[in-house]
Amino acid sequence: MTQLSAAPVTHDRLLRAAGDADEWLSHGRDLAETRFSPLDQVNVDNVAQLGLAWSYDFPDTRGLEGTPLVADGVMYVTGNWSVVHALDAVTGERLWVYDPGVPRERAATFCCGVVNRGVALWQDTVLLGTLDGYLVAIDRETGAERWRTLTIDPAGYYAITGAPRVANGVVVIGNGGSEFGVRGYVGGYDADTGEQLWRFYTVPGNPADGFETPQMELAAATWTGEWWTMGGGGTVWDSLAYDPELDLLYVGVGNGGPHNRDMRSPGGGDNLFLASIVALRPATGEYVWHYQQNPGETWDYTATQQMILADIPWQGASRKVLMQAPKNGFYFILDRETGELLSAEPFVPVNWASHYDMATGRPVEDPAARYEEAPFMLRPSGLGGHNWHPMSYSPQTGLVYIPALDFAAPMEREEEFSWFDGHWNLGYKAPYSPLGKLLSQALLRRMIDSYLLAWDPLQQREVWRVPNPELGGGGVLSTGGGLVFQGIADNAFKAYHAETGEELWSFDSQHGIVAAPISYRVGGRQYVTVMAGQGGGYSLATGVERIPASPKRRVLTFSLDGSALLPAYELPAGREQPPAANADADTLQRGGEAYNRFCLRCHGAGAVSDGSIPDLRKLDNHWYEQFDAVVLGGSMAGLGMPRFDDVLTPEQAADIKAYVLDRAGEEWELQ
Ligand code: PQQ
Repeated sequence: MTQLSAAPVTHDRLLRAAGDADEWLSHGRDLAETRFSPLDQVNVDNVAQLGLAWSYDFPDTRGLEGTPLVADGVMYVTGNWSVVHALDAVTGERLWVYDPGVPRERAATFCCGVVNRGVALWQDTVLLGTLDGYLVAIDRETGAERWRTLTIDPAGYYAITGAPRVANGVVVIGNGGSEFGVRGYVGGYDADTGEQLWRFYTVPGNPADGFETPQMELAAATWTGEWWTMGGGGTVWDSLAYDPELDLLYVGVGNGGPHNRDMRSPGGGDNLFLASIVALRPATGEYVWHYQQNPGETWDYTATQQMILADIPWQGASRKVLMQAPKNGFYFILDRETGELLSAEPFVPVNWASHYDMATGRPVEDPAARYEEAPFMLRPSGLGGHNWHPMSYSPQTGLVYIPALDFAAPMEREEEFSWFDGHWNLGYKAPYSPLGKLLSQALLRRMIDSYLLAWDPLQQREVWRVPNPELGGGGVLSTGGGLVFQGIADNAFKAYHAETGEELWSFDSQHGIVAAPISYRVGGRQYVTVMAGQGGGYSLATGVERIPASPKRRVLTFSLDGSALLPAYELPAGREQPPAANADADTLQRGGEAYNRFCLRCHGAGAVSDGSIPDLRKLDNHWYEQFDAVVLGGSMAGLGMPRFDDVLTPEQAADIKAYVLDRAGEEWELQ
């Protein structure tokens, strides 16, 4: 074991992180969240010799979204169910595993898979947000729990998937769950004890209960109806950034809940602070400024995408800016001292607005995009022109590398909106398609354009792009070696020339990648690490059929002349013929629509799994016999498939079964 003596991760050490090339101490590597590693041992001239140094197998099979941290020769990674693994960064040897014990039966109330995006380091502890809402401090040396604080109301349907950040001794964490009936907020906690120091709500509660802050009173004037009965959304589920010099904490706020504004705020209104970036004082949670990207948000657009803090020349002077490429497709540059909008230009094709009015800071929308009178083909879709997959800013090239997605999806208002507490509440229909697999897969592939985009933020223009096959690219790393690393859905990890986009290296990762790579150096040797594990809400939402992959989810670590090999894997043998569906078109449509409402977000659009969850079209036949026991009776609750008899009647379950069997029969015939 090569563990070096662990030095405390202090405020000063985090301040110095940008210049300390060896380590990856916090989520975005430096406090500016650039995800740029200055290391250049691996570079454009020798990256072809990059090889696998070691790999580490996870026991579970769900999506891996985490950014590993590396300090003092130890790597801290998160797997499924918020489990933390500490590994020797040189050999991959496991040092300890910490399982916070998230109740598996709660899986149905986690919107987007049992994923986690990473931990924070503070002094001699690892700080973790768990799916069931705890903030936990773990001893870095032993993996023993030091303290835990419940950050959510356990009766609410909150879940933490994001990574905490530490701002001068205050650990900050938000949560997700906007479609399930929650009221968003972000909290600050004492990083040494876990004691809650402050909470900043992002949407107002019931005015009759009084307002927690003057900002909530201000925000309430922008809402109508009885939004608080549905929570309102505005969850802070991923992006946070801290500027120690300005002493500001930036918070990325999510979409409305339900998504369709008409259902939660029927008289209209901007609905502050949905889809906004809010600047707070990290010690107290005191409000400083906000900028709302989507007033009256109604499309699942979020400002929760990564925020990069940079000092760039702007109209002749150096300006402290915050940059974000959120779901709505515009690349935003804000003055991060004042929140002033400096620029908003589309980085992917956009049709819901023509541009931003720079005088008011508001988008100039196409009124039809609000799908109030008729359905609208929204571009980018609610999956976003860019989702949570981290981008990277290289100060060497001045470019930002964005995992971009050009995908339009139909928005059709749900006339008879029904609210189900703790379930997926959108207010529009997830489209049911009676098309067969071959046609729908062919259409999907034509409709989705996913690419790695090199974007010049000063000129607000594209410099190069590399198309990715089907749905998408994972997170991005840029390095001092002039390289950009990205994993893709088609089982490959790649390195590109940062200036031209030329592909210089590719590795068969045996499994799709959504997570972001990191780089670090121990004993004078540079390593590059990424986790391979397709999954998460984004990956399941389109229903694109994946190419075959290894069932193993892994940490993969590379170095020059690394010569480790991944073991060969076998694909599952052929299956028995599934029972016939014997259902008419109406039953299939009812089943498909109920599936879309209750099953899609975990089992995949069109019942097509991305491999992170059993593919319902390919089950052993005894599971079809057990359908009611599983779906209504909860016989698999312990493994994360909860019971649905609170929302589904036996007749609806039978319709869903018919729909699934229909898809299974088609799959069997096509195999
Ligand atoms: N999570 C993913 C993923 O892990 O792939 C993708 C998304 C989330 C989204 O596109 C979301 O809109 C989203 N929204 C919330 C929310 O509104 O609370 C939470 C999450 C999450 O926690 O992962 C996602």
